[in-house]
Amino acid sequence: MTILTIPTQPFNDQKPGTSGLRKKVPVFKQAHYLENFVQSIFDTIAAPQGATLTLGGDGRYYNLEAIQTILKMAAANGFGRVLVGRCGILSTPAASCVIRKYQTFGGIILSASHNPGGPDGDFGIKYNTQNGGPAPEKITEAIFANSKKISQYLEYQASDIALDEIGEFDLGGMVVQVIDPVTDYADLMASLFDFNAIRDLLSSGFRIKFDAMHAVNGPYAKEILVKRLGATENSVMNAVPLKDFGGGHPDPNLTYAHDLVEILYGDNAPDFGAASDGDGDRNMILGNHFFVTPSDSLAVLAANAKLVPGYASGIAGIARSMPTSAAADRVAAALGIPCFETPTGWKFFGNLMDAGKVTLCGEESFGTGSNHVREKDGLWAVLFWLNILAVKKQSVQEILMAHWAQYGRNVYSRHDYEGIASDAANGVMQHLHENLGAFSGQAFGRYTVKVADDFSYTDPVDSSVSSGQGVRILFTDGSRIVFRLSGTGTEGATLRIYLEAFEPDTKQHHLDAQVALAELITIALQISQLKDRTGRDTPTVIT
Ligand code: G16
Repeated sequence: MTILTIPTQPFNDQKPGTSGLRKKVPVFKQAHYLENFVQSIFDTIAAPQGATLTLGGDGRYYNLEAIQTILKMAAANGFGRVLVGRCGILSTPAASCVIRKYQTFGGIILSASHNPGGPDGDFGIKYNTQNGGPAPEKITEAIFANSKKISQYLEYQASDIALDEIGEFDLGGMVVQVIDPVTDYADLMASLFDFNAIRDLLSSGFRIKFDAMHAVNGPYAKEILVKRLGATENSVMNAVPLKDFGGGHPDPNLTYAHDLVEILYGDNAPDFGAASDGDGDRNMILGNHFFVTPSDSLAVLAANAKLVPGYASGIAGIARSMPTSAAADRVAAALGIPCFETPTGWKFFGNLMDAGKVTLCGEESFGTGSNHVREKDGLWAVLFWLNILAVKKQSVQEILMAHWAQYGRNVYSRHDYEGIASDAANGVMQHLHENLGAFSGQAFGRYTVKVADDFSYTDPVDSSVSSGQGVRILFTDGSRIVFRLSGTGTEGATLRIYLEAFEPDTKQHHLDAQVALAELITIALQISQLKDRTGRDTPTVIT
């Protein structure tokens, strides 16, 4: 076989963000750009000769071209086998499932998640380790270090492999095994949830609408919800994956999943609505005229986990990212199990799950999951909710109202300021940092600052420290405001403001979060000087 050793120059911008390297497609299309990063992964992980790799992506623009390149590079770098989803497709949770089920050395996942796609849209690549989860920071840092000194990469010279048929193909002595992208994942879901109970619910007149947002989960939803669980064909909308997501923004929130939101808030609305994102790992849960915040969703799943076969024996613990509300903490306290607060990014949950310390994890950024894989999992969350609904025979809203009555309500909202100039966004964060000391003890309206700090996390398993994870203004009554810059954007900066207040009084639980949080919102704008520094005073997205 002919292995080409291709000389290259480092790029200086290949530092992975919250979840892998994300850039615009034209950036990835530059000569050697993708190859440099892939070779840096291979150099860093130093897989043994003949190792097996999992490979797939969310089908967005540039997915297939990248897969062909990575296959040729894997062959040249000594891999013995690559499991690749048919047509290069694997949702992120399905990729994690495949890595774990077939115990592959690791996996490469191609996705920019919820970011838009297309020729000028976003693309992304990340490496997942043997446990099926995103590589921890020490590996992503090593990949970045390698990318800054890379001088050559290896590529096997061959024509492209046909990836549209299941089967095994030879690529210079390496086996390319094209697998069905859906079956292993669907079987895993069937092993966790009571499919009979959900089937009965769906045949009883309970109506659902799942929005696949023209992204990767369309075929997964068709197989599981329609074929295996008997939902009507029209229960799944936007089910055909498109390379550019039909021009949409495949982010399942109230702004970007507006078609679904209109249906669930319209006349004759279904009983349950849900959406997932570009690569299928995020989820949004809706009831008839009702939105469930991701933080509340995690708390409800935890409180009701024993109703679901896969979790019937109880959960070991819960983990949530720092900006996620403390609703889950209250459930953990009631269950007598630990609750961990980690930095933003699913990679921080891996150690806790591997060590058996937690079973359920969740993030305010529409991510929920468990130790069944090592990624957050959109359809899993949908099935978990359907299983609970099938057992409790209450509406989504009734379940939430009862939950808040029992635990109190952590009223929560996130305000995103997208696409602001990086300098201005950094200026806001710097201003906050400089004033952390001064905020302590200060009163703002009815709120008094108890602690103001920059969140730092020491991993309880490997003692690694991650600092600079977001500015926290914690008030004496338990309310808080958190400021953080997004680590997943590709254009300018996105500033996120997370707002939370605890409301024990059931008479106030019906209030709209924006109304209940109005004073905190004003304080957040005041102390950050956001308007003066960015020229903005209205968020792009409110969730
Ligand atoms: C990624 C990570 C999530 C994280 C989110 C936050 O989500 O996988 O664990 O919560 O980013 O994003 P940001 O840094 O923009 O706030 P995804 O769905 O983009 O992979």
